[in-house]
Amino acid sequence: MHDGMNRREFMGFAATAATVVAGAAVLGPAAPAFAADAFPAPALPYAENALEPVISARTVSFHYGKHTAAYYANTNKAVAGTPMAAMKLEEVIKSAAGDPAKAALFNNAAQSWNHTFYWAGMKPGGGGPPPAKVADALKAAFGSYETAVAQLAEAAKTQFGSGWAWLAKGPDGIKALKTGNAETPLTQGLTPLLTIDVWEHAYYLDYQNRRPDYVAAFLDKLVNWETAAKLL
Ligand code: MN3
Repeated sequence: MHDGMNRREFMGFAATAATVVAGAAVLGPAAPAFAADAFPAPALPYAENALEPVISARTVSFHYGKHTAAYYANTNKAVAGTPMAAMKLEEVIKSAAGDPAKAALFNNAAQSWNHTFYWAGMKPGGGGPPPAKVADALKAAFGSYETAVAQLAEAAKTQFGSGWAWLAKGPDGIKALKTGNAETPLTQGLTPLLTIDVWEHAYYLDYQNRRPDYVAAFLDKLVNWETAAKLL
């Protein structure tokens, strides 16, 4: 555990990692930080400045401390006192998907899940080729690791406006796809393996309009393939 992460935060992250492993829930059984919060925001799995110089501490400070926090806060507010407070976050997302009356809840719950998954998909000193388990799976689905990464990068670069690029596993194998706004492969019956946030708030302070540079840096220097390996 690094300096600056207290025991409660570490235990929260450990529980999160364990449930990501299970592939069933991003939020674990750890005791909520506040009893009123059905979905406490998991701690960032590294220090705010740990992704520098690829992603600045300033970007992470806003992106985790403000954006991610707000999505969780809005979700908690929406489910408080309802049966949804007892659901898993994935269940809230799936139950709200496609219901115009629950659009705000869907957006905030899905963005909460998407962001926690995004943070777990990076690590200081990450990037580059994946471990054999992931490399083999990507080779089986795309022909090569290089093709898989190229298709993921293309999805990230061509998502028009705000959204996400993904590697996700389904009945037909692993594929690269993009989603707009808060949309997630979870509602398509797919299991996300990796995501890149391509909302401008993810990269604009560091890369301005150069989204392709952010995407390339994410893949070369930050991607945490262990998260994908645990979900295969
Ligand atoms: Mn974001």
